[in-house]
Amino acid sequence: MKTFVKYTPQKFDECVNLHEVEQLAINKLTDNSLSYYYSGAGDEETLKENKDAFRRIHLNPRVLVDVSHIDTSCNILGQKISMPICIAPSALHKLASEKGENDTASAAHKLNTLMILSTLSSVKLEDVAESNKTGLRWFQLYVLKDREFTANIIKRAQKSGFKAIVLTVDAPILGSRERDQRVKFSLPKEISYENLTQTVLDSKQITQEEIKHSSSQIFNLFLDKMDPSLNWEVIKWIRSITTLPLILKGVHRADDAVLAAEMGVNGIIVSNHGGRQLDTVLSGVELLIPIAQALKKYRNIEIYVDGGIRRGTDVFKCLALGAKAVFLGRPILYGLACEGENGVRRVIEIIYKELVICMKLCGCRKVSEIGRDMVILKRTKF
Ligand code: FNR
Ligand code: LAC
Repeated sequence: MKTFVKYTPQKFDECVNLHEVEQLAINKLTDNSLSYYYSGAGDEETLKENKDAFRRIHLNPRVLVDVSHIDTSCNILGQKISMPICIAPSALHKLASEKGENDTASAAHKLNTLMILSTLSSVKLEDVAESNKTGLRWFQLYVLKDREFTANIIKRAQKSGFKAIVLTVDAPILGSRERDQRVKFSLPKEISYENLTQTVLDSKQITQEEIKHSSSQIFNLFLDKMDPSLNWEVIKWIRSITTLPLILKGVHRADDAVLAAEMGVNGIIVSNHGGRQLDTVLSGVELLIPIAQALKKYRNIEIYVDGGIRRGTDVFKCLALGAKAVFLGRPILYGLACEGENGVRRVIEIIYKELVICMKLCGCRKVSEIGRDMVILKRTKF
C-alpha cells in the first residue's frame, strides 16, 4: 500500500496553500531570520491555538442562493478596498527580501488592499510611501521613551500619506521568545530600523547590566527604547499631535474594548500579536467573540482581528464573528521570502480565492451577508 506523505513543494509556483508557502520559506530563510519570524512566546501555546481555534468553529452554509456574482469589497474607516484581507504590521521585511517593505507595499497596492507599516520597518516610511503612493496605508506606532522623537514620527507618517495611526498596546516589553534567544537574534549589518535615527539608537537609556539577561537584539531594543509607562492617557497625547484616525492593536478584553470605544478610538485590532507576547492567552478569533458582543451598541468603532489566519474559511469565520477585516502576519513574510513582491501577491491571491469559494458555498454574495448565523461554535459538552 502507498504511504501518503506530506507534500512539500520544491518551487514557489507549485504551492497551493499558505502552509506550503510556509514550508518553502522555512527552507529559504537563515536560522537568524526564521527564528525571529516564526517564534512565539514561551511554550508557543497561543501560537498553536491561533490556528487550532478555527477547527472548533464550524460553517453553517445557506443553500439555493444565486452566487453567480460575488463582491468581496469592503469599507475600512470609510475607504473602499477590494477584500477584507489586509497586511498586519511586522518589523524588518528586509530579512526576507532585498527590497523589504517596498515589495510588500507594491503588492498591497496592486491588489488594492490595506498595508500597515511597522515603526520597526527596514525601509524608511517616506520611501515606502513613495513606492505605494496612492494605495491605502496605515502606520503602526511604538511609543518610544523619547516622546519628542515619537511625536515627530507621527507627523512624518501623516505627511507621507498614511491614513491612520495604529497604536500597539500589548508590548510594554517584548515577549520572551526562546527561539530568538537560542540563535542570539541580531540584525545583519546591512539592515537597520530605518525610521529610528542613529542618535535615538545610540543613546542608551538603561545600562548594559540591565539588558544582559536576554541575548535577542530586538528584546533589548524594546527594553532600552520603548516606553513601558504607556497608559490610557496616551490617546489624548496622540490626538494632540495628529488628526488621523486612531486604532488600538492588541486589545484582548471586552472591558478594554468598551473603554476604547468610549474614548472615541476609531478601531481596534483584536490580537495576541501572533502568540509572540503573552503565552497562554486565548486565540485571536476566540478573543473576538466577547469583544464583538460588548461593542454591539457602539456604532463608531470598527473591529478587526489577526492571528493564525491561513485559510479563506478562517477569514470568513472572523467576519461572521464580527470583524470588519482580518490581517495576515507571517504568511506575508513567508511569501516575501519565497519571491518578494510576487510572493506577497500570490499569498494574498491564494487565500482570497479560498474566501471566494467559501462565500459561494455558504451562500453569501457580499461581505455584509456574512453574519453570525453563518458559524456554529463546537460544543464541548453534549
Ligand atoms: C509581528 N507583529 C508586529 N506587530 C506590531 O504591532 N508591530 C510590529 O512591529 C510587529 N512585528 C512583527 C514581526 C514579526 C516577525 C511577526 C511574525 C509579527 C505582530 C503582527 O502584526 C500580527 O499581530 C501577527 O503576526 C498576526 O499573527 P499571524 O498572522 O502571524 O499568525
Ligand atoms: C515583534 C515586535 C517587533 O513581534 O512587534 O517582533
